[in-house]
Amino acid sequence: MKLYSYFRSSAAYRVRIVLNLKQISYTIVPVHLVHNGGEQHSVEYLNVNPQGLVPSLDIAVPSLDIAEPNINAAEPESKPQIITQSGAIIEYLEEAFPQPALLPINLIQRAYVRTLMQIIACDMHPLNNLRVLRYIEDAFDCDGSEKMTWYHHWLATGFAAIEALLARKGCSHYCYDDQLTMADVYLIPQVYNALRFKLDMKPYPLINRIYQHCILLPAFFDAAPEQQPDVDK
Ligand SMILES: N[C@@H](CCC(=O)N[C@@H](CS)C(=O)NCC(=O)O)C(=O)O
Repeated sequence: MKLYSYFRSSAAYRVRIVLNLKQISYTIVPVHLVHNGGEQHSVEYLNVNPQGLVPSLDIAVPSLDIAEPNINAAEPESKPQIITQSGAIIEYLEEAFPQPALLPINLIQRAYVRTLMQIIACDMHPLNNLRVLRYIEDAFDCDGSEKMTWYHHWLATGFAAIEALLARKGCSHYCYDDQLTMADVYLIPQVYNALRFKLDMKPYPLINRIYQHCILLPAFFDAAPEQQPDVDK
């Protein structure tokens, strides 16, 4: 598999964690979101993902073209098969590679894990994405500190809700019970970003405990921005 990724992208970080947890081998295709005017806007990359966002996963399935079989090929040819949107990629990986399971068995508990994921994926991350920050900067002529106020506001709002849900249900070193789930996969990259942009994390002790535990696990450690081949030196 090929993962189109940027070392600092938290959406790509989620997918890297899942690939590592499921021990799926993959190569990184770096897409630098800043250099060259943003490589996500290049024609080549827009052919991969017309949204111009990372991550994209090429699962390169063997060709099933029966009409024109390549009789000389020792192995079936692989055709690019691109999946975009980290949520769709992660759900695909969960269904195609069920072990280790990243959702609880119980349906209500699955919904709980998805609630935590979606607070991050729908109500936090999109408001603080690079293109959104650039847009508010240009359209409303706001300066760096106003942009940071916006950034911190949406992170704090989301983390407060997650902390309250974790406190209400109870949690250990993971968001759900003692099982590592997709909720942890989404939470850790979002906390990483918050720390990078110096959000005060003291109000969220349960989130901090989960973060400190998970970042030391090999699948999370290896997925971290600093460990990526495209990290800015
Ligand atoms: N909902 C998308 C979000 C993807 C996304 O926003 N990726 C960011 C990096 S974390 C990006 O590519 N930004 C490029 C830009 O804003 O121009 C997903 O989960 O895959």
